[in-house]
Amino acid sequence: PQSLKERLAELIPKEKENVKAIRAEHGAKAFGQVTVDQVYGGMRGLPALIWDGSVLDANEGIRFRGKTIPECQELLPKAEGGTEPLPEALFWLLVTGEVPTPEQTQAISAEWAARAEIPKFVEELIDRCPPTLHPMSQFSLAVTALNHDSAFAKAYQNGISKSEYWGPVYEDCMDLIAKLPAIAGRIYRNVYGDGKLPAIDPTKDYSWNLAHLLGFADKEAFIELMRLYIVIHSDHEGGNVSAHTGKLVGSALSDPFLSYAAALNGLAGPLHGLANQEVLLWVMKMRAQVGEDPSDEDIKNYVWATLKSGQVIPGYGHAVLRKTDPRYMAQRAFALKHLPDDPLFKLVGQIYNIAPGILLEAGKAKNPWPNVDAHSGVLLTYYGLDQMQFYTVLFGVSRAFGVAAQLIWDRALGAPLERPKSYSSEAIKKMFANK
Ligand code: NMX
Ligand code: MLT
Repeated sequence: PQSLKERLAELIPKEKENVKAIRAEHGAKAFGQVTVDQVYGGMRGLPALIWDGSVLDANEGIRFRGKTIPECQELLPKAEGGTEPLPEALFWLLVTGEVPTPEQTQAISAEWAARAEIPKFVEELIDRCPPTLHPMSQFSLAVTALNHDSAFAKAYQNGISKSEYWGPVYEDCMDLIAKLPAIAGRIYRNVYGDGKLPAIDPTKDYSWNLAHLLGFADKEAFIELMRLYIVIHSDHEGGNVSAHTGKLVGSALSDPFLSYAAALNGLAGPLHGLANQEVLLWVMKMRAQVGEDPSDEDIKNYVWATLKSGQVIPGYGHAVLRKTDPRYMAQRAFALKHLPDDPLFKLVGQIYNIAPGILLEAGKAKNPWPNVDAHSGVLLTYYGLDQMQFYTVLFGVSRAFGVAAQLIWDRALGAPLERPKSYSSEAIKKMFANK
């Protein structure tokens, strides 16, 4: 069967024609008005980016190349004996818009395993980090350092023509994704274990190897969780902080390692990816205060106390979504299948029944429903991965899939440097004086 790179080489000329035709027909058309409130308000709803891997609907949630999460679970190839989709297949889908064959999926597993090793100096860099340095900072540092061997940075220095950019960017993106488990595993073992790592098994899939490096490959359900986890966290259209950052930095022709390290620094913020850490911290603090088996009233009081102290309810709300996140529902379905009687899962479910009503009553949040981060920690904790400061690293392994797919297309289609216009408040006052 054809390789992903060969398939891409066929698709790129067609997509260039497609974009040319779209621009010829619709290029001068307007989406609508831009309001001053949007400029002050974090650009909510402002159409500003092309992102082909996925599109987010406020009520339905994410679709990867037009496919919902349940559709991906049904259609994408799985591991032998597994029921969750393989992230390798999702990557093929994100890049090409097509569902790969099991053979094409397996070829990506083998290719990533072959590319998985990280340079010795990056290992040493991670080993020298104090265990008190947040795992996300260590992660970003290591990914930045991978730029030492960037094929794109080297090709650029050697004067590569613009029409050829996508080739070395593709190579860097494959290396990036392939090397993330070795980085994540090393950080985990250094901070929480004895620093010793097993070798990658080239016959196994990406999630198996990730679980193995973390020390959980003896639990089949944990490997399945990793497959589902990576798929659902991979992409969330282009405007979220990590995806947008990766695209923005890539537009300066910074290589994929530099671009993705920047994305990781955005993911490390508590309103974005770090929320998965914050959720578990918050739930644990709640449990310490109200006990193992709290009443609904106890939970209500705790949620109100959080709000009244000026903090957010982590894992709830969303900049775009206006319903329960289907990624939350996918994780809930996983929990109902694998850990229905787990007390922490029950507590998370109880919070789900109570928190939205309170957020509605408080009247500020536009979306009172849970997002992806409200559920991931309880699943990881169940299998023994209870070091919550590490959680966002797993989100970071996953988000590379969506960012990498777009970086390849941006360079293939010759996407320009991003450079929107900014205004000062004084300029806005002058612009609209007497209007
Ligand atoms: N708890 C308390 N207040 C909230 C919450 C929440 N969960 N969500 C929104 N609000 C507040 C928000 O802070 C804002 O207050 P103010 O007017 O004082 O600035 C007001 O409601 C309106 O905000 P929205 O327009 O509803 O939300 P926005 O689009 O600005 O922000 C989030 C979206 C996700 C940043 C926000 O909902 C939030 O802070 N949630 C908690 C953190 C979280 O779960 N983040 C993870 C998102 C998913 N991810 O992985 O990235
Ligand atoms: C994400 O997955 O990136 C988050 O849900 C945040 C977002 O979409 O803005």
